Amino acid sequence: QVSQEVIKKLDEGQAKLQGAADCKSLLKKHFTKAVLQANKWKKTKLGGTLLDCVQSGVENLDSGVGVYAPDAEAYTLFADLFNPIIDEYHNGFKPSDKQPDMDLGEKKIGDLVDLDPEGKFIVSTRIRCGRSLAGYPFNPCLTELNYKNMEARMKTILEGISDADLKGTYYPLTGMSKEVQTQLIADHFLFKEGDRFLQAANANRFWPTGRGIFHNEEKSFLVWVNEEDHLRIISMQPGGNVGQVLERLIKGLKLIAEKSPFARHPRLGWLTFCPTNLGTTVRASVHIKLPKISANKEEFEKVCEEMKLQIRGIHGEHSESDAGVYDISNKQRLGLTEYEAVRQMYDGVKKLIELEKAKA
Ligand code: ADP
Ligand code: CIR
Repeated sequence: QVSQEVIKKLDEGQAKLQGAADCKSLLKKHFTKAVLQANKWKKTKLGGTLLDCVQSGVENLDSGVGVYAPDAEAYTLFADLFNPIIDEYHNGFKPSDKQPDMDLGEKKIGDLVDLDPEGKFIVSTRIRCGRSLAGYPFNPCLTELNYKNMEARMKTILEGISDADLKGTYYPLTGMSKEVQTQLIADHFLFKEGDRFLQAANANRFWPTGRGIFHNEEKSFLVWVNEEDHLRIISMQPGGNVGQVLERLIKGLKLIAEKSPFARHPRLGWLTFCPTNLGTTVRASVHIKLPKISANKEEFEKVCEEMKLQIRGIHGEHSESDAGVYDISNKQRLGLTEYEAVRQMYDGVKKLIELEKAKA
């Protein structure tokens, strides 16, 4: 039974959103009165309500999207809300569409030659993917014991990696000094703390318990444990050699997947907490200097949108650009293969560099 308190918050939240003139989130657009009425009394088996899905976007009116799924079932139980948001975010992924089988493009890595061999534009390249451990819900439904068990299991698996390039150490957030943590964040290796979008989604409970980072010596292969998703598997390095970055990610992902079953949905692919990450979960990005073509912001945004690229600031989502360096990545993650997601970034960035060079 959904409590009166939750119903009241839902009614008020829906009205607040619809009355917020400046709010441009996908939640606002699709959280209609009809969706509210048809879904406010529903609960997932684990107790997730519509409020769990919408509360981040209700609290943060500057959200781009505004929704999270408390557990896997929420994507189907609250499909009235999630489906139109998924459709709009992922370039027209319909309820009848299905995520293709995984294809990381092992055989096509040779096609991904260095995007910037002279090192003039690209500061660094990163590809990440997310994974959920089968059998566990997402953050809002995890217990403190779940966090501890998941972390212990991942520490064993990650520190068991013996590959010479990838082997490394797991560093729990619990007990990490503020200096080390701050430096890792500033250097783009570690997730930030107290993200207000995650906070409002009830995703930061028991922090820092169960959260941490694994990385190899070079910090080119990293795994985040229990931040937004159970796992974020990351490959990154200076420069524009996308092929090398992808090759390392594939190697690491395979080693982890051998030891750990991940949650996959027949239609939505790899499951994640945020619907923007479903499917491939792949975000391939470069940090890139494009002073000329980014001078006209409106024009720059238009060009990127046309190429299905997303622009972020230098310290990740919701941050600003610094010294004209932008984070450019594929936006769509669902309804295409992993290789195609990387390729969207690759082809788009190649074109951006050509445009930058052509501009006198
Ligand atoms: P996510 O990639 O998980 O969606 P963010 O956008 O918050 O999350 O980025 C996480 C971190 O990764 C941030 O510190 C960001 O600066 C860093 N990052 C993203 N892309 C690159 C890149 N190409 N090179 C270096 N750091 C990057
Ligand atoms: C927002 O809605 O802005 C946050 N909840 C983050 C959504 C993820 N954004 C994205 O574009 N991948």
